[in-house]
Amino acid sequence: MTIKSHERILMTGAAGNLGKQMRTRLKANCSQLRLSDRLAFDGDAQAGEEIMLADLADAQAVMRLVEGVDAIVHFGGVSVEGPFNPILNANIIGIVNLYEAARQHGVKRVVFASSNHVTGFYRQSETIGVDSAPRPDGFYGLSKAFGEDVARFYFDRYGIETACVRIGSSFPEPKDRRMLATWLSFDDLHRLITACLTTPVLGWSVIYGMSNNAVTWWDNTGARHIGYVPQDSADVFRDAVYARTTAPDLGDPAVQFQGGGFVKMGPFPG
Ligand code: 15L
Repeated sequence: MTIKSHERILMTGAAGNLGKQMRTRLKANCSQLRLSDRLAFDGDAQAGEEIMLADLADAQAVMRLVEGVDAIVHFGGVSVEGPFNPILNANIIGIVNLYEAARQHGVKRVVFASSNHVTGFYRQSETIGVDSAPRPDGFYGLSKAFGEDVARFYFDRYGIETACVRIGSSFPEPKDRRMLATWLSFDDLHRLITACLTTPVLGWSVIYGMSNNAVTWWDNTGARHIGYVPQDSADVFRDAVYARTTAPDLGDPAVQFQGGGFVKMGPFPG
């Protein structure tokens, strides 16, 4: 059973792929869910919802957005590798705007959708922990590493607690062999967010967002205090994924490194 731990939760990036999935689920966590994105939503606010559009790069708009909420689930921003300027605006300027608004409005807890691409340049033959040094695999991964540092600063200085959730691959099912390791079901993502919102003491924490997959490169032992227990597993899709994909080329960087195809995207000249 999901615990209704907050009065009003803000979810940014609510019109995106994961935002749409979490929209219905997160209503169980609060009395009022404030949904935000940069662009218009399909359809109106439903019962228990309110919609506020805001560009994360606009500090004043973000300040208005955060007023009156008691927790933030931050999915907003650019969610794939690409040219630097959009990432700079949405992910780098945007996260500073968000935490500054959280500080000024007294918000005490944030769940930050970080990414496995913060550590994408570790090899698929390595297992890393939540305290392994970042090795970002592009501008996107760099921006998420920066976001994690901003969150840490706002915890150390102002006591705002954050879970930096390094999401693996959250899709209806694993699309390829890499995702047999990185897959996170939508229901497990909701379980993870709920754990981050409800654990008594969160502090500043990093946790990898993955389901209970047999093959894994990430060890969440250092995040046991969050109390996340995944219920789903990529393993039920294993045979089907092997049947429709060819054997990996071990010379391909996308196969060598945990970040997969992201490690060889670009360059994106400014
Ligand atoms: C991410 O961070 C992306 O947002 C998502 O689209 C996937 O590509 C995922 O990483 C992944 O690594 O599979």
